[in-house]
Amino acid sequence: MVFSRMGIWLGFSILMLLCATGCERGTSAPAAANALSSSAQPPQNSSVPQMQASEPKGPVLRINPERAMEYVKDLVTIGPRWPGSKGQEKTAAYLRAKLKNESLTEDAFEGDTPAGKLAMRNFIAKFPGAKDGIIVLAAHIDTPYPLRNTSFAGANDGASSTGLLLAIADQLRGKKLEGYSVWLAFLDGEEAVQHWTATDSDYGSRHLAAKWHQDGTTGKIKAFILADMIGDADLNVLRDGNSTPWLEDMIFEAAKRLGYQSHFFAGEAGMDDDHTPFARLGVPVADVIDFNYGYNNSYWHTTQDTIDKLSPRSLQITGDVILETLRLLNANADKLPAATQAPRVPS
Ligand code: 1BN
Ligand code: ZN
Repeated sequence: MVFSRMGIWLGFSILMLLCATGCERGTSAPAAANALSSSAQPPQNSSVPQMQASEPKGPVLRINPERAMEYVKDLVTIGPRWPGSKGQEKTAAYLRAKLKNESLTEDAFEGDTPAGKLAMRNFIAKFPGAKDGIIVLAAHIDTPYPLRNTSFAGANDGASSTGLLLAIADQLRGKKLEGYSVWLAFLDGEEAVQHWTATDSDYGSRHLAAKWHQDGTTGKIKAFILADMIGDADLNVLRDGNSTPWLEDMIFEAAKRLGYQSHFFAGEAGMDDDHTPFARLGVPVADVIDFNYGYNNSYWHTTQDTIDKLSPRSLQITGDVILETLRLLNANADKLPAATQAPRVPS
């Protein structure tokens, strides 16, 4: 079974059934997803007091879904992007070209992997805001090393969220951000080089979390929002048990505001992904992931992960919900729980 093999602690739950009808209007959404509305029940596993959300602040930003899809196609055209591949180099050149007008930081390092030391490189595009504090939006740019001798090009797993971040950059570019700074983190080496373990996975995010812990950056991060596998035409974003409950609630509130709640949180799982190294450092995190790709997740990590399974609409829904979450984070700046030093995810 994919789920048990991959250590997902709950799998998809019966909650899927609860949302079969009426969710678009918010009539039968899971109780845990209503924490920010005044009449809502407290979320069952929330570790923070409930917040009364203020109205979102700042200009309404929406992505261009067709352009996002073009970025995804460009990345798929590059081909496999595993550490050490030509595709990894081409992806680096592509990001440099697309983000040439941003203050782009490159974070080159060597991943210590079961296949030896592999060169990897994170990219961080920074959009400065007026307020003290940073919101990080992240995606992984690599494809799995074990699939290097196949045509696997990760249309959904890798390219979709990378393309989405580039489309978000288009909306942030040239704007005076009145709220928090927004940093877009393009992370290398998310995939296992052999088998997924704590030391064979999340190379880029583990490296960046350690670096930002050392230089004090993690203390300034108000929220770390990871997008992964969000291009699936049949979009079902999970509620993730390893994410921060109040941030998950805020994302659901953003989805409801846009009428997209039927695509969010009908199922629940505990994901190990690029957000976990930051969660361990007490940073509020959320993994926006649709880990139900094809029947029984059968397209995941197979050569069936191709562009025809994706839709611009799914990129639009995820992108706009993330942008609306930014507005909610900025509007509720004075109420956000402080980052904690207590590890949220066992290491
Ligand atoms: C997501 C996409 N992941 C890998 N490719 C992270 C993951 C790890 C998902 C283990 C499931 C299990
Ligand atoms: Zn993957």
